[in-house]
Amino acid sequence: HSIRTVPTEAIDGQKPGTSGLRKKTAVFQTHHYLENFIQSIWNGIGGVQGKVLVLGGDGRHFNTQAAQVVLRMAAASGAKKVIVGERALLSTPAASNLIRKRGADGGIILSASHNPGGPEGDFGVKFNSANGGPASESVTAKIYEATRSLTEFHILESQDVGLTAPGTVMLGEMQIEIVDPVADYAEMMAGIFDFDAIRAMFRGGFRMRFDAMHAVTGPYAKAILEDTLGAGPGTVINGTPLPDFGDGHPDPNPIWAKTLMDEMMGDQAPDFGAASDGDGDRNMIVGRHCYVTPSDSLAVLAANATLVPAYAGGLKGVARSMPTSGAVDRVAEALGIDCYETPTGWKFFGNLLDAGRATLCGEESAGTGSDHVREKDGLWAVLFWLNVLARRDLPVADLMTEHWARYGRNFYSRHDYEGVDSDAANGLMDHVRDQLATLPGHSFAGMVVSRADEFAYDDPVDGSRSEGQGLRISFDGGARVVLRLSGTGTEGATLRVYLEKVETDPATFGTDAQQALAPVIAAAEEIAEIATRTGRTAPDVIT
Ligand code: VG1
Ligand code: CO
Repeated sequence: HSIRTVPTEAIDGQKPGTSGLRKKTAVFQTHHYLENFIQSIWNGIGGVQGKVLVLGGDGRHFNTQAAQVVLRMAAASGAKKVIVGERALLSTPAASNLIRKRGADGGIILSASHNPGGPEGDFGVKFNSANGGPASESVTAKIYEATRSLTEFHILESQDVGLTAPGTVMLGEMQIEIVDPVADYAEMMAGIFDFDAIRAMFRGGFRMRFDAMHAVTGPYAKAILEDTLGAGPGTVINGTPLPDFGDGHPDPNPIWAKTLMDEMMGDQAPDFGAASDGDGDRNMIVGRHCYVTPSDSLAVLAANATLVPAYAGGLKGVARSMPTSGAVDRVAEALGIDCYETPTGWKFFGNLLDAGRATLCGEESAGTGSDHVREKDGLWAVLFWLNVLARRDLPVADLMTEHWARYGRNFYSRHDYEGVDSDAANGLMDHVRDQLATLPGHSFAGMVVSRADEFAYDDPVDGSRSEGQGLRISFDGGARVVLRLSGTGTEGATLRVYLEKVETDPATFGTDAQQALAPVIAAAEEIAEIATRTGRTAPDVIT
């Protein structure tokens, strides 16, 4: 094998967003685009000479071709070994686990997560560090710097490596170990949860549906839920990973997982429903006739954590992203543990988990996780719920009612405006930013603003500061509006409006969320002029 050094030119816009670099698949397939970015990762982390890496992806279109390029480029730059999932598949949490378990120096995950795939869809590349978590802000900045000054990349000349069966092969001087993508992950889950209790619950007639959305979790869910825990055959639907996710949008929320939602709200609804996203790090939880918001899910898991063997000793602390509702805060208060508020994106939880300050973390976008890995973990959250339900022996709806009765209910919704003209979106954010100092004391839709600012995060572990992390406006009585622009989209701008209102009167708990939030929605419109500035009269997606 000979190593080719290929002259190239820096490509604009290779700046990783909330979670890696995401672009249209066709963009990733243009001349040198992928190669430039991979070389920039190597350069940004100080090279891969002698290093061990993990590699896998969510199976979307271009996954296998891209994996071959990464392998050839790792070999060309002197990597010692790459541990790769069979067929280049690994869910994001499974990759995180492998990096940690094998003491690897880092890993590459080929995924655009919840974004649609296929030739017309999106592709993405994430780099995770030796702790198994997404590259920190400083590492990401170095990688971006490297993309801007790149002049050449190195790649081995070779045929494609066969990745269809476990085993070990050499690529030049580099070893490639092909592993079953599910085995280590399944073993870890068995070590965390009370599998006997869950098994007994299924034996007792408990029925569930898991929608893998034709994305990466299908094989994981089948192996764990059906084969190991005895959930009935057919529990897992859309369980075969497809390059275009069966033309679907692998984002587990009531809009994109509508088939599952319809079943869960119908007469024949099973006891429990769940779904995961493209790369397996998100989760949607829905009981019979009862949708659980991700913010509530985090709070319920925190409140019931000691029912899970791995957390029986209690939680060290909890953390949530800033736009996530404050439901978990009150659980933390009751438990007497710390609650951290971080910017959006899992990379901000890494230090807290590494330092042993937080055990559970979560985001309103259907991400929940713990210190078992350094990523959010979809199937883990589902198993956590099953473990809690097995021990509590209550329908999901009753568990929620009980939870709200004790802690109050944070009505919550996110309104997304997608593909908005970038100038209009930035103009809207500037317009709100300009008002922040003067908003307090003013009243909107009958609510008085108590506080308004732009969120900045000071990491308590490494002292780093991250600014510009979202505009937040709080009202007397605990209502809140947060506005930020998405960092994962690939077309125009996506405006996210996060809406929250706290109620403690049980008589209100049955209210529809949009109805309960009506004044908050009206206040957001009044302050941000969303309709006139975006030209939209309604959000594209309401979750
Ligand atoms: C979104 C979510 C954020 C999540 C990120 C990656 O980011 O809001 O909470 O961490 O996606 O999730 P943004 O910048 O578009 O709001 V995943 O499962 O797509 O890697
Ligand atoms: Co994801």
